[in-house]
Amino acid sequence: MPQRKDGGDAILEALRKLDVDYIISSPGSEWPSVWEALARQEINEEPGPKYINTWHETLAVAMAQGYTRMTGRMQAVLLHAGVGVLQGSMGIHGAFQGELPMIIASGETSTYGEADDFDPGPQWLRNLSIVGGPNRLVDSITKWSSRVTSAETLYETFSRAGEMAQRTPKGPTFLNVPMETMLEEWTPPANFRNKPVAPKTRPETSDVEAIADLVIGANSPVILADSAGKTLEGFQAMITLAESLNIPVFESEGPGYSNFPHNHPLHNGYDLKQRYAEFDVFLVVGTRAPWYPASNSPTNSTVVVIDENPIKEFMVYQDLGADHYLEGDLPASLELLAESIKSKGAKPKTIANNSGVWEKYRALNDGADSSSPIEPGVLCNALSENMPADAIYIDETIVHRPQILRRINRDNPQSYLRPIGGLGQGLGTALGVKLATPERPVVALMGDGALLYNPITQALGVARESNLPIMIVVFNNTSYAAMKRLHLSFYPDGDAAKSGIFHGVNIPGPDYQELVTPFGGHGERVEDPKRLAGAIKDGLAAVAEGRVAILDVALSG
Ligand SMILES: Cc1ncc(C[n+]2csc(CCOP(=O)(O)OP(=O)(O)O)c2C)c(N)n1
Ligand SMILES: [Mg+2]
Repeated sequence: MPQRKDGGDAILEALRKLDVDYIISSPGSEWPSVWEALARQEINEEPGPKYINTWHETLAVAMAQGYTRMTGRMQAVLLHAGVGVLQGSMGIHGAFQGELPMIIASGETSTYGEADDFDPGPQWLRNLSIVGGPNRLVDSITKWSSRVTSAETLYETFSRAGEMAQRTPKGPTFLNVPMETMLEEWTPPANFRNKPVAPKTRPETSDVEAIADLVIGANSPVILADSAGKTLEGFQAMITLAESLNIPVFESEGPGYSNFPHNHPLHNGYDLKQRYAEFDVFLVVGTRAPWYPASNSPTNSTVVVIDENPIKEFMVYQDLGADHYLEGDLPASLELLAESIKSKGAKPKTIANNSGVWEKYRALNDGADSSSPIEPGVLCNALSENMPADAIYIDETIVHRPQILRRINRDNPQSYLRPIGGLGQGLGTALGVKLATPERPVVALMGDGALLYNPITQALGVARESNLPIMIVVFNNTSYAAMKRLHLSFYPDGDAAKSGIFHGVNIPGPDYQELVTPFGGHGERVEDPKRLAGAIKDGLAAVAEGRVAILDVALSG
């Protein structure tokens, strides 16, 4: 007799109907019902989500983020009780801020050992449970969080949470489910349907036309972008819009994505702030905080904010300085604006000179090529020259980020990603990106301090188990350089500056290149700048063989 269907089947069926590819989990004792359903899926050779075991909650959430950033497709994350949610909460916060759809669940009990026929284990009575449920822990860092209270409502509650996560503004939704509910018999609905994808929204034609007239009438319009390259379509639409009138493009100082090809003559770099006075109409595309301080928008200008949902409810404070909004699906809005500009017969302006900005960015000080420890700019230039053009960089560095952005050439869409919200997500994001795009080389650029916030052992283990070879480059300045910088900016003549006694700065880290040894990976410490090109090539060769490579690069600062 076939086993009866229960709550585990309801959850798996909901994820299947939502077209989820992976259940990424850091497990706990509440999930046997889902594991049973997964075993049945495999035995019966049914299609459905694959299960990936990570060894740490930060890793589970960050992998789901990385996968979704590349594919746009929502994934599911199963955690354990309140403790697993707390461990994963930094990544959940990152997904919330990154507006990445994700369905997250954890379990609880409703009987605490008092039922005759079910024993969840005494740990739930003694220490695991959270008053009001684990959903309370993520209330302010998810779009929506709730609990499921019956087998009858389990399937549709999961389905709805998944659909909600994919609606604007996209973001993580959370459910906690009592084990008793998962063990209950479940009768599938008579009218099963696949869940349709979330429809896209578009701005009004009259709004598009008005903005097109404004841009055509401007003397010198400019585009500023931060997350326009979140999708392939967004990256392409940026090119279409910029070329429609030869509008110069700048990326924000800390973009989350690659937004425009570096080699395009209209890419003017990252330093718009110094050049505000040159422009009269600012098209602010997918940029949540274009000015700093927020009220410091350019004077004597018109600001047009183009975004799916520009006013971010997860931000505590915001001032976009907008004169006009164009709201709707971002790629569609950019394309509609470009079409309208073209249909009005406007002729592209002559291409403004980008003043050789890239040559200036990539220049090196005399003698830098041969100085040891290695200058960060030399490492960035070496990566630019030796990495394949289709490489994807995951950037979890701090003081080195400006050089990474300016020196490492990136012409392809989806070639740069920056995790948001806290250090420790870089390796998981890189693994999720590799899971989504196994054919492209994936490189995690990690500050030494940032790397140490990551679950390193667990990431290397999952990379081996799930065949996700990535390259990790450690920007090793043996310090939290950012901390020292801020300390000195507050106390330039303080006692620490005078004495050289700094706290919260030094990192006497391990030999990072050795960390990969137990996992059969490839590691090298690089101190001589002349060795950089060879080390990068050897690392890439190891990755091509399916091994993780760690390059620990000794930097001057
Ligand atoms: C989870 C978390 N803890 C602490 C911080 C605070 N923090 C911001 S920058 C930074 C320094 C990171 O060191 P490293 O990666 O070596 O970069 P560097 O300062 O040397 O450029 C720290 C600790 C943070 N952002 N996230
Ligand atoms: Mg450092």
